[in-house]
Amino acid sequence: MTRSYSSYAAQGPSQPILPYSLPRRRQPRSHLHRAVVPRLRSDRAASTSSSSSSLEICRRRRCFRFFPSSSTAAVLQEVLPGLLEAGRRRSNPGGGRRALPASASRRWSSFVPILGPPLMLEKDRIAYFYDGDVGNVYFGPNHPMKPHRLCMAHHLVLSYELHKKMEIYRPHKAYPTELAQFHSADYVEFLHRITPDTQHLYANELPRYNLGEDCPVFDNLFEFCQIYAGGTLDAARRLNHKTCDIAINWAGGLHHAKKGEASGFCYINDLVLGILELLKYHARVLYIDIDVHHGDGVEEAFYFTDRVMTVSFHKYGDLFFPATGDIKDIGEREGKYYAINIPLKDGIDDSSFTRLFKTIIAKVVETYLPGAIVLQCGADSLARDRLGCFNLSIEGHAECVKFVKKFNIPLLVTGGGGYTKENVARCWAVETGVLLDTELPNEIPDNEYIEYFGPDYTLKVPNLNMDNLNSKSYLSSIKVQVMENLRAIQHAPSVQMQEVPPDFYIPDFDEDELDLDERIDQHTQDKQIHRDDEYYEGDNDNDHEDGGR
Ligand code: V1D
Ligand code: CA
Repeated sequence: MTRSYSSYAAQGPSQPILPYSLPRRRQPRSHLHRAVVPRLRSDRAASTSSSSSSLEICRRRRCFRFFPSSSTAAVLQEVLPGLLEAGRRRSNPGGGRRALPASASRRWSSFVPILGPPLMLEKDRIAYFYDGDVGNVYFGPNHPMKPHRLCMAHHLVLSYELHKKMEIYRPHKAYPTELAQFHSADYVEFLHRITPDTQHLYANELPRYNLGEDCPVFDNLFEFCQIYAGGTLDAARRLNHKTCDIAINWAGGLHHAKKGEASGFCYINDLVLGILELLKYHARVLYIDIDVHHGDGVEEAFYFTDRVMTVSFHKYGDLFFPATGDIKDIGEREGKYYAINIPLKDGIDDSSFTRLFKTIIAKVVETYLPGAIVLQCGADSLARDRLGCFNLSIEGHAECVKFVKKFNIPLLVTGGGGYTKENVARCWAVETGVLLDTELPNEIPDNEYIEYFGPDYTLKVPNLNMDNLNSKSYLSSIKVQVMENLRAIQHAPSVQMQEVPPDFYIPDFDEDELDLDERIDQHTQDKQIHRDDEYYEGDNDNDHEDGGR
C-alpha cells in the first residue's frame, strides 16, 4: 500500500514547536528541543513466545544480555575492580548458582552470571547495515563530507572477508513518521519536499531549517536521510529483540541534527532516533561520542533526563564547531550529572586519549549500569583529518571501540564525521574487525578502491609529529571534575536507577505486538537479508571514478 507523505506526517506524534528565532547559543536550556523519552516496556510478564524452544532461546539471549559469560566476568573484574564481587554479594549472598529472586537487588542483577554456558561469538550476533545507495549522494564540489567514504569502507570490509563473520542487512528506508519521533513534522516534510531544482522557491524557509553551506540541499537528500536513519533504527530494533549483540551502521552517527533544523552536515539525528528506540526496552542507555566535534544534538535531546547518559570527547575552544560541550555542561533537572563533556585541545595523542577514555568510561559504566550502549565513532578525531585537529592513530581510535565492546552490553556502533576518506575507510574496517575479534593484516587486499590506499596499500598510517596541547595537569583536572560529578550520582541514585526491571520482565520479540510500520519493516528486512557473497556481484556502489566525490 502506498501512502502519501501527509498521511505519515499526520500520524506522527505532534510535539510543540518552539519559536526558532531565539539565537541558538543563547537559548535557555528549558527551551531546548529535547526528545520525548518513551516509557520502558517493562510491565509485561515473562516470555510470550509460543515456540516450544523459546525457553532455551530466551535463556541464551538473556544469558547474553543480563548474565555475562565467565570471560566477560573476567573483563569486568579487570576494568571494574570490585564491581562483580559487590554485585554477587548483594544479589546472591550464599554464592551458589541460582535464579535471582524478585527481591534481589535490581541494580546489580545485570552483572551476575547465572544461566548458561559462556556465550560464544556467533555469526548471527553481529548485524551490519549497509545500502550501496548511501554513498552515491554528493554534497557539492567544495564540501568536505564525502558519502563515498562509506562505499570505500564497505569494500574494505568485504575485501577482508569480514562479511563472512556477520549478518549483512540492507536497512529499510525510515518512514517520515519514524523520523518525526524526534524531529518536528514540518521539518521532516520540508526535507522531503525540497530539491536542488525547487530550493529557489523556498529561499525564505531555508535559513529556518539551517539549510545552506554546511547542510546543502542535494539530489536524493531525503532518501539519504531515510537510509542512514533506517540503518540505525533497524540496528536498535535488532538489539531490542536480541537478534544480535552488536549492530553496526557506519552510515549513521549524524550527531548534530536538531529537532527542527539541520546542523553540521547532519539533517536527521539517527542517534537520537536509535536511542529512543532502545529506551523502549532499556531503562538506561549510554551514549559515547569520539567524533572530534561535540555531540551537541544528542546531548540536547536528552539534557533533562537520566534515562540517557551522554559522554562526548571533543575539541573545545577557538570556537571550534559547534562551540558547545564545556566541562561545566552536565545536564539539568532530572538530567543533572547525566551529560558528560570532555573538552580537549589540539594534538591529543593515543596514550593520553585512551587513558582518559578508559578511566572515564569504566567509571561511567560502573556507576550508570546502562542496558545498552550507543558508540559514535566519528573518524575526524584521527590524525591528518581534513577538519580535525587531534593526533589519534587508527589503533588508538579502535582501542576505544575494543574497550567498550569488552563490557558485553548490547552495543550499537555508528560512524560520524571523517574527512580524509581513505583513513575513514581504514578506520571503520579495522573497527569492524575489532567488533568481530578479528585482527586485520596490514596489507590491504585488492578491492574496488585499492588505488585510494596507495602508495603503501597498508592499513596502518604513520602518526603525525604534532604538539599535544593537552598537558598532564589539564587532563588530570578534567578527570577529577568528571569523577566528582559521577560521585554525585553514586551518592544520590535517582528513582530511575532503581527501576531496572528484572530480566523476566523484559518482553521477548512478539510479532503480534509490533505496530504496522514495524511489521512492514520486519517483513522488508527479512526480504533484504543478503547472502554472504551477494555484494560481490550485485552491488551498485560508486565505481572506480571518484569524480571528486
Ligand atoms: F569547510 C567547509 C566547506 C564547505 C562547507 C562547509 C565547510 C565546513 C567546515 N567546517 N563547515 C564546517 C563546520 N561549520 C562551521 C560553521 C560555519 N559557520 C559560520 C560555523 O564551522 C561544520 C563542521 C561539521 C562537523 C560534522 C561532524 O564531523 O561532527 C559530523 N559528525 O557526523 C556527521 C558529521
Ligand atoms: Ca565527540
